[in-house]
Amino acid sequence: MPAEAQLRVGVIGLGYIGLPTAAVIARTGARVIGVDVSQRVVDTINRGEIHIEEANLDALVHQVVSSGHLTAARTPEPCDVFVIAVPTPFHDDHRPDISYVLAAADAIAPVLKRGDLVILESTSPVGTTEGMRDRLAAARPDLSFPHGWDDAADVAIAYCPERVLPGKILHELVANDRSIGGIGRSCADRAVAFYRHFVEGECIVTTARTAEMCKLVENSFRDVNIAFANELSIVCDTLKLDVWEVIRLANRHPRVNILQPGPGVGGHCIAVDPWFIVHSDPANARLIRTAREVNDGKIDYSFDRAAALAESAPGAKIACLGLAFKPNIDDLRESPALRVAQLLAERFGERVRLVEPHIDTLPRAFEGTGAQLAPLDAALAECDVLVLLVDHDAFKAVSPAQRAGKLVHDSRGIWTEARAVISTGG
Ligand code: SAJ
Repeated sequence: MPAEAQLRVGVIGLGYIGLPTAAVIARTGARVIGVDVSQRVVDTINRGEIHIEEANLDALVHQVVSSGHLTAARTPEPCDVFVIAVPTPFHDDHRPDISYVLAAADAIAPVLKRGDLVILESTSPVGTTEGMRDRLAAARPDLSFPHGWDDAADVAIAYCPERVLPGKILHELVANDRSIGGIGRSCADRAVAFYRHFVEGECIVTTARTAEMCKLVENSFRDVNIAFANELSIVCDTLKLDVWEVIRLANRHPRVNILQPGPGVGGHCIAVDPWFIVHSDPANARLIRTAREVNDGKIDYSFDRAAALAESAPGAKIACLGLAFKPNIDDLRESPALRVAQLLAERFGERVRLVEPHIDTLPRAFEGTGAQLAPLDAALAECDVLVLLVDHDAFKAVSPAQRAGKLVHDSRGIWTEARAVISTGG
């Protein structure tokens, strides 16, 4: 690999992971060529601007574009390292769709050369990295590719999943440990040397297939645990118990740590990745599938509860507080809050006010429903039914006086009044 200052890195896919990754690598002094199929994205980045929301990313992209370390293009150029960070969605029947990974392989194949390292970062079903290798090998019969752990080859291939939390991406890209999965040992070693340029966390070497599974397992673990909390919340409703108080008390046990219920699970990771495991072994992945179904079912349950409240107050205006998939971000992808609000807008139309402090235009899903985007204060003044869907800080600040006399469905438990805590501690 050339000296650090001359390292050329191609990042394929400039979305929520690819763009921050490209910017962080560029900050180390490497020459980064970011590649995206969208001309709009390429033009935005080349102006030193960003097309996504992520804390502090705008300043960093501006800095590395201005210094000439990051440029964006529609097609790849020759590089030493390629990092593929394209989407891996699923089809309607939950089958994984790895077509973007294969398209990325097709795009880099013509510019690959001996000594290059190709890293897949996209969340992928087990075996996808080998599939990518086969695609590259078919396009470039003049180069050798690794097949076994002890293979040396012209091109090194590795799978290194990101595990960053939206909203904290720039910090976690650097601080988190990484699983570095090589098809061969030398591939993993090459990938570790690469990540060492910008990762301060530990880099742990394994096989590509194990690293693929680890990524899916991490998000499935969280999904299953959130499903436990969501199921508990429904059972507690049946028993007329406050689920948040139950969880708070149960979590006093030294080995219990129950997560928080909500109106469902959103985002582009946790609601998607478990399906990749289910698809690999449908007969045995029963708990993982059920967790997905419990979490998706919570959307309809939350809608039914909110709708019942709205129906008990004919004509009253209804404030849906929050559309994002989690607190304090603007990301609406796979958002359960958005879905509940959409169902309410379809049922109650002009009665509905949508409050989302992190966006300024409503998504198309609400077109023609009559529901309107409203500032928080106006919605609180106007609406007698409050449906709390996202635990944004702005909503936590709503006082009991502002909620007094209103019908409230609080799907996140931020407004439940804690009972007095009796301390017996010394
Ligand atoms: N949620 C709950 N209750 C909880 C925690 C979360 O209902 O107690 C909901 C959130 O409201 C949201 C969804 O789960 O709708 C997902 O949010 P999240 O904060 O748990 O996770 P993401 O999707 O933002 O990011 C996850 C992270 N994975 C894990 O924590 C195991 C992140 O580290 C991964 O990098 C990311 O997925 C990814 O890209 O795969």
